[in-house]
Amino acid sequence: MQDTAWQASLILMSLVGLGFSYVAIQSGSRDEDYAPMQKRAYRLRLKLFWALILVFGPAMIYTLTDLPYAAALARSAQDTRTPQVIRATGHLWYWELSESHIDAGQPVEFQVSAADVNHGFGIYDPDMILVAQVQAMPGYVNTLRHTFEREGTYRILCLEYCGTVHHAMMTELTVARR
Ligand SMILES: [Cu+2]
Repeated sequence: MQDTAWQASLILMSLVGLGFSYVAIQSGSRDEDYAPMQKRAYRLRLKLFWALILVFGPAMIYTLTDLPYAAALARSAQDTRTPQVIRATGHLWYWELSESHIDAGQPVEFQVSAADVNHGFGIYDPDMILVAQVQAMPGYVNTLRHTFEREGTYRILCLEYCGTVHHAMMTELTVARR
């Protein structure tokens, strides 16, 4: 997944680079009047604007309705059992957990913070599906409650770009039944 993200970033960065190079090369020739060119550019900009709205607007609404948080929050709000507390701290570029073994079916409360810059605390299940996430912020503790029903190895990845080794900021949680 991280490799795919890296490759996609490389391709997109190359496209932007090509665009800039094209403009830089073209900027030498002055055989066209500025006013009609500006008019065409503004028309193109308007079309691109609406294309973005029409494509990404529905995509954003669709992906937001697919998020698991609301259901998970409602479940944990009803859970009156005392949770297992795990302190999690994000560092450049690793996670520090006070505990990495969790009992399946028991509520867990993560107390998430950061030692240096903002990080994103994202928990992925054994199929690499995001199950819960919260911001990891320096000087502030965010609590995240989750009950792991399924056994297996979960991964914690950083969801907030935090520098050159951000993609490798990963640790594991083991969920097992007692
Ligand atoms: Cu990061």
